[in-house]
Formats: sequence, structure tokens, C-alpha cells
Amino acid sequence: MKRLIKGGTLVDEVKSYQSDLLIENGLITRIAINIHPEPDMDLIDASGLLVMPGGIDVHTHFNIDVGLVRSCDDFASGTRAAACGGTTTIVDHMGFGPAGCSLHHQLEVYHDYAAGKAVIDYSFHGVIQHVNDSILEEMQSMVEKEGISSFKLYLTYQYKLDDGAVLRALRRLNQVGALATVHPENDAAITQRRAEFLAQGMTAPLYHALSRPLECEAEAIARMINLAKLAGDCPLYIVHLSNGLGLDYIRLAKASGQPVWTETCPQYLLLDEQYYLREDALKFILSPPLRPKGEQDKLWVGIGEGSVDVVATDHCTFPYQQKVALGKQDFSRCPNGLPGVENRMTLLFSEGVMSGRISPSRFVDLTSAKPAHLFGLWPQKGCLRPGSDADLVLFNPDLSDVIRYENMHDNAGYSPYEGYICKGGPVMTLSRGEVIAQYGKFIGQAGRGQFIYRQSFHHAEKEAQHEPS
Ligand code: DUC
Ligand code: ZN
Ligand code: ZN
Ligand code: ZN
Repeated sequence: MKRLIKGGTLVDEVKSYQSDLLIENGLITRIAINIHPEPDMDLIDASGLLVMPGGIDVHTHFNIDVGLVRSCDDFASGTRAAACGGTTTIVDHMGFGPAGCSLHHQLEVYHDYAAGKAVIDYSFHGVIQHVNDSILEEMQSMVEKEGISSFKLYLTYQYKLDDGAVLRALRRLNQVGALATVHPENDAAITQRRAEFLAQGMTAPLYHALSRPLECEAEAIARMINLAKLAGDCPLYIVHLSNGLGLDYIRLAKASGQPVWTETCPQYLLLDEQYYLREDALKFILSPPLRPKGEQDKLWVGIGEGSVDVVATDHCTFPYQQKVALGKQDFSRCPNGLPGVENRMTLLFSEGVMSGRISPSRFVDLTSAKPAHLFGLWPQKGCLRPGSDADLVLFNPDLSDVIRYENMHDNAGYSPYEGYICKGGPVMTLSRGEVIAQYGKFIGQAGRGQFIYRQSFHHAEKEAQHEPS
């Protein structure tokens, strides 16, 4: 099967250039100025369009059990929504398993969740819910045999790790060539503040944000950076950064040469704390919470200068009625999380590229090339070169569209971005050469997505020494 994408502007993480692109058997096989169409080629006219590597969203929680409830998107609806928004690879977070369970147990559970359902390619982040000798032992085969080269540590929630356990985990992750990722919030401070608010009857959604102010996050970021240093410079990836103070600590670490990276999410770039005063405030309950509006500009500066490395979503959906049923009387009972996997590419393109804040290449780096490098997917994914998977998104910068949940594909029942006017948007998504979405319609097959074995971080680091991005 051959497919020729003709007349478009190719955009990779360093440059934009006019070129045609040939796909054979799911791979990019040729990139050249004027490839002659042959009768056996399916021709796609890309004139006026940007041809970019498909998005890689390294932060989703499909089908996650959060105790009282389970998130309402599984690997079918979640990846279908992703595909319609121009994302072609997901690295989902394994959720917590039964107390004491092994890393391999959760991996099997997640393979079962995804197989036969995912419509785009996928992998999982491991989750460290407790630390003991056998967990530390298992990490090596998770990386080397199973292709799971990143692990999540939580500093809050049910299976939060204390600093000793974090240090032990980081040392071992460093040894086995894995990237440590962290949800950084100071659990003790949050627990104390939340109890004080609730004791005074302050149960409205705004107190969710006030109980976990940005200092709780920034303190935990600084602590994690120092623990990673003590672990012999364990590579560290800080998820869902929401504020400027946390970014200052990250800048300091980067400036000293420490291997630290960070991601932010569209909700922290576009929405703010005022949303907690709305009638439908519970829709916006997530952690870290939305911040005062001034934090948005600080994150945009980080995106522009390169101290923010990745934009991912933290897609974790609960129907609004469920959030209301659980959280109406008490914010602390509302399940945490927002949808976003379908809107990430469009929102960042509109707010970033079309508003002149970032170049198209920087957009590709944030949404695809950089996550591919950090998470061991490069050059199979995130890369426009012969030999790479033909995972592509075609963007029309002239398109203008309004976000309406009724046109979307996840199961949340609402979009936090309802009514947002997007400048530019995806018109076609290809996964391994196959057209799976077109103009917001999904046209692929359920279960066509494949598990991707990811390279270890050691390997990824060697790649980075001879690659841009
Ligand atoms: N925060 C959320 O809001 N949802 C999922 C997990 C998380 O850390
Ligand atoms: Zn988190
Ligand atoms: Zn998350
Ligand atoms: Zn290379």
C-alpha cells in the first residue's frame, strides 16, 4: 500500500519546508521535493496544509480506578478522541492496583485494558505504589523485557511515597535506565489545610484550590529535584506544572545541568482559578488545581524559552453528574480530573502558533518530538524521516472552529473548553499510514492500535546526543 502526500509544508522539530512524503507499508519511505505520483499510489493533496508528526500525549488516565469511581474513558473512547484531535500515540498511566501488588501485575492488567480497544499506538508508565526489595528488583525486567521505561511516583493520594522510599526508587530507576516521573504536591500541607477548611464549613469548589495552593506544588518540585540529585542525577520528569514558582526551581536545576524536564497542560495555559466561582465549578476540579490568571503568562514564557519541554493533557474524565453527586456537599469528595485529549493539539496550535507565541517547529517539539525522545519512542514516533512510522497529522491553519462537546468523541459529557474559538485545526490523522480521522470524524477500526516497546532512557540519551530537539 503506497500513499503520497503531495504539496504540503512539512514541519519537524527544527524546520518547515515544502516537500512531498511517500508512505509504503505504514512507514515513511521518501521525503523529496517532487515525487511523481504513480498509479498504485493513493494521492493526498496537502496544498495549504502543514504535515506534522502525529501528537504524542504522554499523560492520560484511561479506565483508571480512583477508589470511589472509575474514569469514564477507556482505551477505545480515549484513543478515538485522541485520533480525532491529531494525536497518534498515547502513554497512559497505570493506576494503583491492589495493596502490595507487583509492577508486572499492573502491567498485565493494563495490557488487558488496551488490547483490542486502542485505535492508536500506546504504551504505559509504570506506577510505584510502594517500595521494597522485590519492587526494586522488578524494575530491571520492566525496562529491559517489557519496554516500560518510565515510572510514576505520587507524593500525594492514597499511595504517596515518603522521601526515603522516593530516594530508594530514584536510585534504582537511575540504575536501570528509566525516567522517573512525579506528581509533586506536599500531601501533609494539603491534608492540614483541607481539614481546616472543612472544619469551618468551607466546602465549596474554590476551597479545593485554596487547600492546595501553588506553594504546595512548588515545594514538592524543589524536594524532588534535590532527591533526584542525591540519587546520582536520576533523570526526572515533572508532570502537569501549573505555576511560575515551580518553574523557577526547574530552571535552576536545568541551569546547573541536572537532567530535569517538565510538562504543562492546556488547562493551566487557558483556564484559571476564577472557574471555581462558576455555577458548574465542579467540572474544573483537578489536581493541581487551576491557578490565579497571572500564572498562565509565566508558563507561556517557559514554553517560549524552552524551560517547559512538553505539553500533555492529564486526560482523566468523570461525567459532570458524577462530580456533582459526589462533590456537591464537599469539594474533597469530587473525583479529580479533566478531559482534554482531543483538544490538546488544536488549543496549543491556536493559542501558541496562530497567536505568534511559538513557531510551528516548536509546536512539533512540544507535542511530539520531545516526548518521543524522553519516553524512548524516537525515532519510530515523533520523527519525519524515512524509516519512521507514518504517524502524521495534517493541519489547516486557515480553519476556524468552535469547540462543542457535541462534536467530540470522549465520554466526559462536557468540554472544559466549550465555546472556545480555535484558529487552525487538524483535518486528517494518519496512524502507520492509515487515515483514521478526517475533519473530526473517526474512520479507523477499534483495536488497531499496537503496544509500543519503548527504549530505555540510557538509549534515549545516546540518541539525543546526535539529534536535535
Ligand atoms: N490529577 C487529576 O486531577 N486527575 C488525575 C490524577 C491527577 O494527578
Ligand atoms: Zn498527577
Ligand atoms: Zn495525571
Ligand atoms: Zn538517532
